[in-house]
Amino acid sequence: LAQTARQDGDPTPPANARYLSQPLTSEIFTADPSAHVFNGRIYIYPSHDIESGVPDDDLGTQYAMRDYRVLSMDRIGGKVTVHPVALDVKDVPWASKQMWAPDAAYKNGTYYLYFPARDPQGVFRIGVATSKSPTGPFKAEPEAIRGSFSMDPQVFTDSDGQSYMYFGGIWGGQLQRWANGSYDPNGGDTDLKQDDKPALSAKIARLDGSMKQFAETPRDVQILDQAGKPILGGDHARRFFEGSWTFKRGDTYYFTYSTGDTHMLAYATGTTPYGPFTFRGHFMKPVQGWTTHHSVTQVGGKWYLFYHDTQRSGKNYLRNVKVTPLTFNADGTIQMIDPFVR
Ligand code: FUB
Repeated sequence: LAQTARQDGDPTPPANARYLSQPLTSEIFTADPSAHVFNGRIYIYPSHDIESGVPDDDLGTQYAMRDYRVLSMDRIGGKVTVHPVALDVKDVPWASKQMWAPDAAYKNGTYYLYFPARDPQGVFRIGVATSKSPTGPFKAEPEAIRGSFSMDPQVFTDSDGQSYMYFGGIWGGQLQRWANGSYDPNGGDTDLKQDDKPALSAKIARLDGSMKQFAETPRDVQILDQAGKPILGGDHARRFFEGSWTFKRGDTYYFTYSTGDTHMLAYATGTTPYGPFTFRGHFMKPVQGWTTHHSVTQVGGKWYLFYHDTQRSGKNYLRNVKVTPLTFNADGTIQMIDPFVR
């Protein structure tokens, strides 16, 4: 880093910084990075991609991950440590397969790992596991979180200490099968197929004090256009697909997400964790590979985007996580990141 850090006070690392937009590790394949700073160290909670031999389909059956490994580093650009298995599907009593995108949180001496997996009936649920160490091993609760469904959990803790889980995803994430409040196995493999109706929404639920259960019935995370109208199901460039990640900057809540089949990262802003959120734009163009899923985290006072692509393998299901700076304009909008411009 000494060779690449700027001395002029510019918070943006130089364009030739070797760690920027490069795979953070070549030891294992990783995706969906949820990054946190705990006790001054950076911890990344990714999916752990494996070669499963399962053919690709629109439900993401090829993403047949079985466990989680945590990555950590003492600073952006520092040496990345790949920690041992933090949680294995065989140790989760309610889960059968597909350990997809996780997140983590810390409260009162305990680290919480939140993760989606399919139950024995093939329905995605969200579980929680705990540890005294940020890298695990984590012990799973015997049952999934009551009232949880779909995937891609993110736990956001507001400045007042209250934590909320954002979750959900369409297509393989099954949100379209919950459109009427309970699981409908005939609810389709993609979306509602009602392009002129409001799109399916991510969900939000406040967590109770135990951090292990919802304190309320999940609500819709509404995304509105500039005219205050809901984004429609047919608007694939702007509608929510998966990968919720909310952060707060000043008094503004940024709800960020993946547009899935149009392969972009998008954001919308609001004044409460519940929204509604007004669509503001995209902030990352399509990367190599089908999926895009990220986190936005402040490290040492600077904002970073953690994301993945398929640079190392060229295969959609063998991904590698990366990090790059995230830059805000004076009006709070986010500058577009082009993954192919270094
Ligand atoms: O990694 C499996 C799934 O692919 C994630 O849950 C989605 O967000 C997508 O990245």
